[in-house]
Amino acid sequence: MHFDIITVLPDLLASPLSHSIMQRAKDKGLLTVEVHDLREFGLGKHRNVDDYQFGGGAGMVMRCEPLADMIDKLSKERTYDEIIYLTPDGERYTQGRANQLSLGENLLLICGHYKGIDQRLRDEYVTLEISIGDYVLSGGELAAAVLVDSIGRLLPGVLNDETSALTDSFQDNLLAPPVYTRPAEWRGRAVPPILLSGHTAAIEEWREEQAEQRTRDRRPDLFGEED
Ligand code: 6GU
Repeated sequence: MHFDIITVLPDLLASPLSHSIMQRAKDKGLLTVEVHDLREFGLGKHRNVDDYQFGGGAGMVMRCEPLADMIDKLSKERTYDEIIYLTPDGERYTQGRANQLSLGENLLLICGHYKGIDQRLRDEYVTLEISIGDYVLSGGELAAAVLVDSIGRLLPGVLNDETSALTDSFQDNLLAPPVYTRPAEWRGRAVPPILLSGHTAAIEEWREEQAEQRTRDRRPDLFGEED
Protein backbone atom coordinates (compact mmCIF):
# COMPACT_ATOMS: atom_id res chain seq x y z
CA MET A 1 0.00 0.00 0.00
CA HIS A 2 1.21 3.50 -0.81
CA PHE A 3 0.44 6.79 0.94
CA ASP A 4 1.16 10.24 -0.45
CA ILE A 5 0.83 13.02 2.11
CA ILE A 6 0.70 16.71 1.20
CA THR A 7 1.70 19.09 3.99
CA VAL A 8 3.33 22.44 4.78
CA LEU A 9 5.09 20.79 7.75
CA PRO A 10 6.86 17.69 6.40
CA ASP A 11 9.09 17.44 9.51
CA LEU A 12 6.06 16.82 11.72
CA LEU A 13 5.38 13.55 9.90
CA ALA A 14 8.88 12.07 9.88
CA SER A 15 9.08 10.87 13.48
CA PRO A 16 5.62 9.35 14.11
CA LEU A 17 5.98 7.22 10.97
CA SER A 18 9.44 5.90 11.86
CA HIS A 19 8.56 3.94 15.00
CA SER A 20 8.87 0.18 15.19
CA ILE A 21 5.75 -1.24 13.58
CA MET A 22 5.56 1.32 10.78
CA GLN A 23 9.28 1.01 10.15
CA ARG A 24 9.02 -2.78 9.97
CA ALA A 25 6.14 -2.48 7.48
CA LYS A 26 8.27 -0.17 5.36
CA ASP A 27 11.35 -2.42 5.61
CA LYS A 28 9.27 -5.39 4.44
CA GLY A 29 8.04 -3.35 1.48
CA LEU A 30 4.40 -3.67 2.58
CA LEU A 31 3.99 0.05 3.10
CA THR A 32 5.47 3.07 1.36
CA VAL A 33 4.90 6.66 2.50
CA GLU A 34 5.96 9.78 0.62
CA VAL A 35 5.65 13.17 2.27
CA HIS A 36 5.32 16.10 -0.15
CA ASP A 37 6.12 19.67 0.85
CA LEU A 38 3.36 21.91 -0.51
CA ARG A 39 5.78 24.85 -0.62
CA GLU A 40 7.38 23.30 -3.70
CA PHE A 41 4.34 24.67 -5.51
CA GLY A 42 4.05 27.86 -3.43
CA LEU A 43 3.54 31.11 -5.30
CA GLY A 44 6.19 33.79 -5.82
CA LYS A 45 9.48 34.44 -4.11
CA HIS A 46 7.99 33.55 -0.70
CA ARG A 47 6.41 30.31 -1.94
CA ASN A 48 3.03 31.42 -0.60
CA VAL A 49 0.38 28.76 -0.01
CA ASP A 50 -2.32 30.76 1.81
CA ASP A 51 -4.23 34.05 1.70
CA TYR A 52 -6.88 36.10 3.57
CA GLN A 53 -10.41 34.75 3.37
CA PHE A 54 -13.04 36.41 1.20
CA GLY A 55 -15.77 37.98 3.30
CA GLY A 56 -13.35 38.79 6.09
CA GLY A 57 -12.66 37.06 9.37
CA ALA A 58 -9.61 35.89 11.26
CA GLY A 59 -7.36 33.19 9.86
CA MET A 60 -5.79 32.37 6.53
CA VAL A 61 -7.09 29.91 3.94
CA MET A 62 -4.93 27.59 1.88
CA ARG A 63 -5.29 28.72 -1.69
CA CYS A 64 -6.21 26.63 -4.72
CA GLU A 65 -3.23 26.77 -7.08
CA PRO A 66 -0.39 25.17 -5.07
CA LEU A 67 -2.54 22.28 -3.86
CA ALA A 68 -4.12 21.77 -7.28
CA ASP A 69 -0.68 21.68 -8.93
CA MET A 70 0.60 19.14 -6.39
CA ILE A 71 -2.50 16.93 -6.65
CA ASP A 72 -2.39 17.06 -10.47
CA LYS A 73 1.27 16.05 -10.48
CA LEU A 74 0.73 13.15 -8.08
CA SER A 75 -2.40 11.98 -9.92
CA LYS A 76 -0.32 11.49 -13.09
CA GLU A 77 1.84 8.98 -11.21
CA ARG A 78 -0.90 7.09 -9.35
CA THR A 79 -4.60 6.29 -9.34
CA TYR A 80 -5.96 6.97 -5.88
CA ASP A 81 -8.60 4.86 -4.17
CA GLU A 82 -9.46 7.98 -2.18
CA ILE A 83 -8.25 11.56 -1.96
CA ILE A 84 -8.71 12.29 1.73
CA TYR A 85 -8.84 15.71 3.35
CA LEU A 86 -8.14 15.66 7.10
CA THR A 87 -10.45 18.15 8.74
CA PRO A 88 -12.34 18.53 12.03
CA ASP A 89 -15.61 18.89 10.07
CA GLY A 90 -15.11 15.54 8.32
CA GLU A 91 -16.71 12.15 8.98
CA ARG A 92 -15.61 10.73 12.31
CA TYR A 93 -12.89 8.11 11.83
CA THR A 94 -13.63 4.55 12.97
CA GLN A 95 -12.02 1.10 12.89
CA GLY A 96 -14.59 0.16 10.25
CA ARG A 97 -13.31 2.94 7.98
CA ALA A 98 -9.69 1.91 8.67
CA ASN A 99 -10.53 -1.69 7.69
CA GLN A 100 -12.16 -0.53 4.45
CA LEU A 101 -9.31 1.83 3.52
CA SER A 102 -6.72 -0.92 4.20
CA LEU A 103 -8.13 -2.82 1.19
CA GLY A 104 -6.97 -0.08 -1.21
CA GLU A 105 -3.69 0.42 -3.09
CA ASN A 106 -3.03 4.16 -3.08
CA LEU A 107 -4.27 6.89 -0.77
CA LEU A 108 -3.62 10.63 -1.00
CA LEU A 109 -3.85 12.53 2.28
CA ILE A 110 -4.17 16.31 2.36
CA CYS A 111 -3.25 18.10 5.59
CA GLY A 112 -4.98 21.42 6.14
CA HIS A 113 -3.66 24.33 8.18
CA TYR A 114 -4.95 27.67 9.38
CA LYS A 115 -8.68 27.90 8.57
CA GLY A 116 -8.37 25.01 6.14
CA ILE A 117 -8.34 24.76 2.35
CA ASP A 118 -10.45 26.68 -0.17
CA GLN A 119 -13.85 24.95 -0.52
CA ARG A 120 -13.37 24.67 -4.29
CA LEU A 121 -10.48 22.24 -3.78
CA ARG A 122 -12.75 20.05 -1.70
CA ASP A 123 -15.40 20.16 -4.40
CA GLU A 124 -12.90 19.48 -7.19
CA TYR A 125 -10.67 16.75 -5.78
CA VAL A 126 -11.57 15.39 -2.36
CA THR A 127 -13.46 12.08 -2.25
CA LEU A 128 -13.47 11.59 1.54
CA GLU A 129 -13.22 13.99 4.50
CA ILE A 130 -12.10 12.56 7.83
CA SER A 131 -11.90 13.88 11.40
CA ILE A 132 -10.13 11.80 14.04
CA GLY A 133 -12.26 13.09 16.92
CA ASP A 134 -14.21 15.95 18.42
CA TYR A 135 -11.37 18.30 19.28
CA VAL A 136 -9.29 20.68 17.19
CA LEU A 137 -5.67 20.09 16.13
CA SER A 138 -3.49 22.86 14.67
CA GLY A 139 -3.19 20.94 11.43
CA GLY A 140 -3.99 17.67 9.73
CA GLU A 141 -0.49 16.16 10.12
CA LEU A 142 -1.06 14.26 13.35
CA ALA A 143 -4.38 13.03 11.99
CA ALA A 144 -2.60 11.84 8.82
CA ALA A 145 -0.11 9.93 10.99
CA VAL A 146 -3.05 8.35 12.81
CA LEU A 147 -4.48 7.15 9.49
CA VAL A 148 -1.17 5.73 8.24
CA ASP A 149 -0.60 3.88 11.52
CA SER A 150 -4.13 2.52 11.91
CA ILE A 151 -4.34 1.42 8.26
CA GLY A 152 -0.72 0.29 7.96
CA ARG A 153 -0.98 -2.13 10.86
CA LEU A 154 -3.93 -3.88 9.17
CA LEU A 155 -1.94 -4.78 6.05
CA PRO A 156 -1.27 -8.53 5.79
CA GLY A 157 2.20 -9.35 7.13
CA VAL A 158 2.75 -6.15 9.10
CA LEU A 159 1.79 -7.52 12.50
CA ASN A 160 3.00 -10.77 13.97
CA ASP A 161 0.75 -13.14 15.92
CA GLU A 162 1.35 -11.45 19.27
CA THR A 163 0.12 -8.11 18.05
CA SER A 164 -2.63 -9.52 15.83
CA ALA A 165 -5.15 -6.88 14.82
CA LEU A 166 -8.03 -9.32 15.27
CA THR A 167 -8.08 -9.05 19.07
CA ASP A 168 -7.88 -5.25 19.22
CA SER A 169 -10.37 -3.05 20.96
CA PHE A 170 -12.99 -1.94 18.40
CA GLN A 171 -12.32 -4.72 15.91
CA ASP A 172 -15.75 -6.14 16.76
CA ASN A 173 -17.06 -2.97 18.38
CA LEU A 174 -15.98 -4.28 21.80
CA LEU A 175 -13.28 -2.89 24.06
CA ALA A 176 -10.40 -5.24 24.88
CA PRO A 177 -10.57 -7.30 28.12
CA PRO A 178 -8.04 -6.71 30.95
CA VAL A 179 -4.65 -8.45 30.56
CA TYR A 180 -2.09 -9.65 33.13
CA THR A 181 1.47 -10.96 33.22
CA ARG A 182 3.85 -12.22 35.92
CA PRO A 183 4.01 -12.09 38.89
CA ALA A 184 0.73 -13.85 39.74
CA GLU A 185 0.47 -11.67 42.85
CA TRP A 186 1.73 -8.09 43.14
CA ARG A 187 1.20 -5.74 46.10
CA GLY A 188 -1.55 -8.01 47.36
CA ARG A 189 -3.34 -7.96 44.00
CA ALA A 190 -3.92 -11.42 42.53
CA VAL A 191 -4.38 -12.22 38.88
CA PRO A 192 -7.92 -13.58 38.25
CA PRO A 193 -7.52 -17.33 39.02
CA ILE A 194 -9.31 -18.38 35.83
CA LEU A 195 -6.33 -17.11 33.80
CA LEU A 196 -4.03 -19.55 35.66
CA SER A 197 -6.41 -22.51 35.28
CA GLY A 198 -5.17 -23.69 31.89
CA HIS A 199 -8.81 -24.13 30.84
CA THR A 200 -8.67 -22.49 27.42
CA ALA A 201 -12.39 -22.47 26.66
CA ALA A 202 -13.29 -21.05 30.08
CA ILE A 203 -10.59 -18.38 29.69
CA GLU A 204 -11.96 -17.39 26.31
CA GLU A 205 -15.47 -17.14 27.78
CA TRP A 206 -14.18 -15.02 30.69
CA ARG A 207 -12.44 -12.65 28.26
CA GLU A 208 -15.61 -12.23 26.23
CA GLU A 209 -17.61 -11.45 29.36
CA GLN A 210 -15.02 -8.94 30.53
CA ALA A 211 -14.92 -7.26 27.12
CA GLU A 212 -18.70 -6.95 27.10
CA GLN A 213 -18.81 -5.64 30.67
CA ARG A 214 -16.16 -3.04 29.90
CA THR A 215 -17.95 -1.92 26.78
CA ARG A 216 -21.28 -1.61 28.63
CA ASP A 217 -19.63 0.41 31.44
CA ARG A 218 -17.41 2.67 29.37
CA ARG A 219 -18.80 2.84 25.87
CA PRO A 220 -22.48 1.93 25.83
CA ASP A 221 -22.64 3.80 22.50
CA LEU A 222 -20.64 0.98 20.86
CA PHE A 223 -23.23 -1.69 21.61
CA GLY A 224 -25.27 -2.74 18.64
CA GLU A 225 -23.19 -0.64 16.22
CA GLU A 226 -22.33 -1.97 12.78
CA ASP A 227 -19.20 -1.16 10.75
CL1 6GU B 1 -8.36 15.62 10.72
N1 6GU B 1 -7.68 18.00 11.59
C1 6GU B 1 -7.64 18.96 12.52
N2 6GU B 1 -7.02 20.11 12.26
N3 6GU B 1 -8.19 18.84 13.72
C2 6GU B 1 -8.81 17.70 13.98
C3 6GU B 1 -8.87 16.65 13.06
C4 6GU B 1 -8.29 16.84 11.85
N4 6GU B 1 -9.57 15.64 13.61
C5 6GU B 1 -9.88 16.06 14.82
N5 6GU B 1 -9.44 17.30 15.06
